Amino acid sequence: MPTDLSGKWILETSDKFEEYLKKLDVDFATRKIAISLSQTKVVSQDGDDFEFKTLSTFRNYEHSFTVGLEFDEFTKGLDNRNVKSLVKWEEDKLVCTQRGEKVNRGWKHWIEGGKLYLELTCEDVICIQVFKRK
Ligand code: YOG
Repeated sequence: MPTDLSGKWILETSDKFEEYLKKLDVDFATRKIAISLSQTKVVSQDGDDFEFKTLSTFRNYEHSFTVGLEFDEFTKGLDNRNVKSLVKWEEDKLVCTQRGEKVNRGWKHWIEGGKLYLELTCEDVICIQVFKRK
């Protein structure tokens, strides 16, 4: 049985999020808002089909994908870039590579101790967010 990430999760801790935003060239004012936000992650998982929603009072970001199928992603309302994204399972981690202007860009999700972990990477910066069940 693959890991089940589905559910509603609320952001508990965020490490190096602002550094990650800087790497994405997010401006100062937007960064200050972004780092102060409460984020809710809503994950729906049906086999290899996923829907991710990242919700906040400022902006929302949502998209769907299938594991193993590359898709075009536009990071609308985030850094507004076009990337080619591919999500795979690596053991119990759901791993996304986002090929585009920024090197070494992507994210990883996994569950540990009942919490949802998210590692966001851009170039040499790794941001780690931990979510608890809502
Ligand atoms: O999620 O790729 O879970 O889609 C946002 C980081 C911040 C405003 C969270 C709004 C991007 C602007 C990760 C916050 C930061 C900041 C709520 C989104 C860029 C600009 C939307 C993400 C994946 C993995 C699934």
